[in-house]
Amino acid sequence: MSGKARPANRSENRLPPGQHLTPGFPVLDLGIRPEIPLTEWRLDITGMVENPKLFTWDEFNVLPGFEDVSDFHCVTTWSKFDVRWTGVAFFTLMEIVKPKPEVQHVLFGSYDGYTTNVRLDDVMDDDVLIATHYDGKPLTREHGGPARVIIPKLYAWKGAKFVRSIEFSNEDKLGFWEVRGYSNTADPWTEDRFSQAS
Ligand SMILES: Nc1nc2c(c(=O)[nH]1)N[C@H]1C(S)=C(S)[C@@H](COP(=O)(O)O)O[C@H]1N2
Ligand SMILES: [Mo]
Repeated sequence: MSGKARPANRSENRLPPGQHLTPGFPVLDLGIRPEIPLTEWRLDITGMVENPKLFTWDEFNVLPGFEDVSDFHCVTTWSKFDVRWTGVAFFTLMEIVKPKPEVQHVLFGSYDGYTTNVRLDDVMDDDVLIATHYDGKPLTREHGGPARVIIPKLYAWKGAKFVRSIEFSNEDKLGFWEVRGYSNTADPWTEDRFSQAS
């Protein structure tokens, strides 16, 4: 766990500063919703790892299952509470590919051309997963199916919909929104929305 400014008792104040609760579940992406047949879907885990791995859909789906209920915070100020995701825990993938000791950053790539970067610390939390199901049902294309990344403690743009690759690195490579001025770290509890440098 990294030392984020998240309240210890979440039931008392679950809405981060500057956020409002939204009804329903808005859809936010680049407007490109790639259709990926499950027979062609791949998850490519590369970079500084002992065991690089290219998963097919069938291989991915026999990994141990994982479910987590979390709150969702979009940097455009809407939040949604109690979102139930099911898929594969990020720690399960790390146990398989074994990142090398020098790894500090992770870059996710998606089928729509999107990329996003996080610190290794952020994906080591035990609530991070690659979700294939939302609310018990297979993830729809509009919400990032076949599979998307969920990192509950960060603003939602850090979680790649339509994920296709995960690269472990000792270098911090900026993603789609990060090169456009959004924060590298993206902690909703400190309203860490924009890059300090820009
Ligand atoms: N591949 C991809 N992932 C993405 C995005 C995107 O444009 N492309 N948008 C991000 C943003 S800004 C948000 S708020 C969430 C939105 O997820 P939702 O459409 O399921 O609400 O996806 C994130 N992941
Ligand atoms: Mo967002």
